[in-house]
Amino acid sequence: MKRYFNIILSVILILAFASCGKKKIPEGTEKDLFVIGFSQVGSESDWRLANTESMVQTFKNENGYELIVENAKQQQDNQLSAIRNFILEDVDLIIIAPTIEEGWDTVLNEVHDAGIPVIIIDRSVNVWNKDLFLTNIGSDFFEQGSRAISWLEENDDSSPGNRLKILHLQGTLGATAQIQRTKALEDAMKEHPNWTMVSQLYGDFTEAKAYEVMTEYLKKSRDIDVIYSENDNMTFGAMRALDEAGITYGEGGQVKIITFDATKKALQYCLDGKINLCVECNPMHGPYVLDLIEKYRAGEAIPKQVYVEESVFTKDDLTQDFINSRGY
Ligand code: GYE
Repeated sequence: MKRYFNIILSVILILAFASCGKKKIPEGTEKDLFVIGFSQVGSESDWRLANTESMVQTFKNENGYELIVENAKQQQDNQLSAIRNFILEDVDLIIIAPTIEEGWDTVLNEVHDAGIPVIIIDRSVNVWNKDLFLTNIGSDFFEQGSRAISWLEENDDSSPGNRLKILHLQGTLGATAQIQRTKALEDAMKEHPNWTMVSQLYGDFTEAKAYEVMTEYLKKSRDIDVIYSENDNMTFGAMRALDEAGITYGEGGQVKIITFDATKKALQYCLDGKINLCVECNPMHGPYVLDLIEKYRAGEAIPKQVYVEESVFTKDDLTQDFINSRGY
């Protein structure tokens, strides 16, 4: 009796393990799912949530994909362990949205040795061997910064002999979005002797951090003409701090606000005259990544760098209908 019991138990265990395999067969098809491990930066901003959603909506089971999303909570170490787990799980492809640019050589070599292809999205990685990833899809962050600078050049209304006082809110240090947006501003500072940087504050791309640093800053000084904020959520935090300090901003206000991302909420503030310029950063990467993966799987060549389409918005470019129809 015990022998029969053991045999039945073994069969149950084998069936249980077999059903835990990574490749589930979608109902009604005989085809295996293509399994993708996606190491996402975190959920620090509205942009990030829209980016994750775009990936989830694109890589669905009914399209032949299984997407495993790992949220790194803005910690590179979390990404490294998620990626090593993806290797153990033997996924078909790994997508990484890297927190920062440095520190990827070792883990990407491990992925390479395991024979798993890698796609980098959003920000970039700085590795010696560029063959460690297939392609990098994201924004041209320096171009975004340059667009902001062009607008500021055209809207610099500081009177002759007076300086234009710029406060810079920075995102996660070492992230491509921070490095390049900062570079565009710092380069421009050198070319405009009448522009002065009153402070660079670290906001880590989050509303809470930006609110905190701005509140502290405004206790010491209120003399600001422009806020150059490297993402919408930091902008929202800064706006709250300005409100509490009784400082006006936006159209006709003391402080001009430039923000990056152009998510729905920021566009609404722009239409309402509270934000002067929204520099768009397109988070809808899903369709771009899908296209490249399909090409790769079909054995076609794919470009090493792909930039998504984006533009800039002032109040004059916006209508309520346009904002309502936006996906993010
Ligand atoms: O601007 C910010 C997010 O890397 C483009 O990260 C992304 C940036 C985006 O947290 O909102």
